[in-house]
Amino acid sequence: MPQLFDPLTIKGITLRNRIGIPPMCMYSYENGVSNDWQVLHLGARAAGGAGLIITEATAVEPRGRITPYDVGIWSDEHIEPLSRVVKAIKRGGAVPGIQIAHAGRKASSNRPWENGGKPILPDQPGGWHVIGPSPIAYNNEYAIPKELTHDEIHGIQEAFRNGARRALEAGFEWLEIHAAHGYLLHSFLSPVSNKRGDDYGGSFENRIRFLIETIRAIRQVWPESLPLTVRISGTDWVDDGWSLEESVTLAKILIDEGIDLIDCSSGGGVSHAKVPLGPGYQVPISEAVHKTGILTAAVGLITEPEQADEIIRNNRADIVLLGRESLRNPHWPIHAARKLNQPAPIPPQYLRAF
Ligand code: FNR
Ligand code: XEN
Repeated sequence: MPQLFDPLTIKGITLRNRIGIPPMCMYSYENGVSNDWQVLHLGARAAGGAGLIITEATAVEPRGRITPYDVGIWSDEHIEPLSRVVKAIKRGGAVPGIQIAHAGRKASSNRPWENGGKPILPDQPGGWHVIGPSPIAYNNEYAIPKELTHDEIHGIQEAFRNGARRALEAGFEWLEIHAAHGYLLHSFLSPVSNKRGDDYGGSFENRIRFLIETIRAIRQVWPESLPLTVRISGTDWVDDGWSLEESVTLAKILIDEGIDLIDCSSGGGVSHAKVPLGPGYQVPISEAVHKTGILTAAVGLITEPEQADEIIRNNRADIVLLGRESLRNPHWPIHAARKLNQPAPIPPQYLRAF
C-alpha cells in the first residue's frame, strides 16, 4: 500500500500527506517585504495538493540577504504582508512553514538571472560587507567576510529569535532554521569555513555552538506545540569538510534540543566540491539521519510518484520535498495520487478537470 498520502501529525499540526515544497528563493521583493508574487506562487502550490509549504530563505537581518531582492523578517513591518502568504497557503489546504536564514559570507550577490548571479563586492553599487566565522571567502570571486565577535554572534542570535517571533505572529505553523548550503549557520558548522580558535570554532562541540545557542534563543519565543525544524547540509562532499558522521552526531544532539525534524540537504559550502547528482542523491543522508530516531525530510531530484512513495514506505524519510519538479508542475501531488491510486487532494473548484 502506498504511504505517500498518509497524513502526518507532528506536535499540534497535521499534514494531509507527506509531500512538501522546500524553500526556494524567488528574489522578487523590495526592502524584504513580501508581496503578491509570494502569495500567488505558494498559494498555487498549496492548491496543487502539497501537505507542507516552506517559504524561501527569509532573512533575519538586511545583511543576511543573498541578494538585495530577498524576502526578510527583520522588522515588524514584514509581518502583515507575510500573513497574506500564510492565509493563501492555508486556503489551499497546506500547512504554512517558513525558513529563517542568514546568508553570512555568501550574502551580497546578484540574482541568478542578473550578471550571472555573481557576488556584489562591498564597494560596488548595491553591495555590502559580509560576515562569517573566519576571514575566508567562499571563493576568489567573493568578498572576505569580517570575523564575527562574540557580541555580534549574540546579536544575530537575537535577530533569529525576533524573526521567529514575527513568523509566529504572521501565522506560520512550522519553522525551519536554515543551517545549510554554506550560509551563516552552516559556515560555523564546517571546518572548511570555520577556523576560529575560540569557543565557536575548532572542536565539533564548538562548531555546533552557534546553531545550538540559536535554537535555544528561538525556543524562547516559538511554542512547544508547533514544529521546530532545521535544514542541514548533511555533507560538504569534500574529505576535510563537514561529514555525514558529524550530521548523525548533530542529529542526536538536536533530538535533545527538542528539534522535531531535520530537513536533509547537502553541499553549498565548498565551491569546488563534486556533488554526485542523480535521482534521490540526498536520500541516503536522510536515511542515515532518520536512523537516530528523529523525523526527516528528504529532498533533491525526487520527481516520480513511485520514487517518492518508496522513500516514505521504507522509512528513509517522513516527508519528501519536491523543489524544481513543483516549479514545473504545481499540481504534482494530484497527479501522483492518481498514479498511485490514492484519493487525490483536488480542490472542489477543479474537480471538473480531473
Ligand atoms: C533552492 N533551494 C533553496 N534551499 C533553501 O534551503 N533555501 C532556499 O531559499 C532555496 N532557494 C532555492 C531556489 C531555487 C530556485 C531552487 C531551485 C532551489 C534548494 C531547494 O530547496 C532544494 O533543496 C533543491 O532545489 C533540491 O531539490 P529539487 O529541486 O531537486 O527537488
Ligand atoms: C547547494 C544547493 C543550493 C541551492 N540553492 C539554495 C539556496 C538559494 C540558491 C540555490 C538557499 O539555500 N537559499
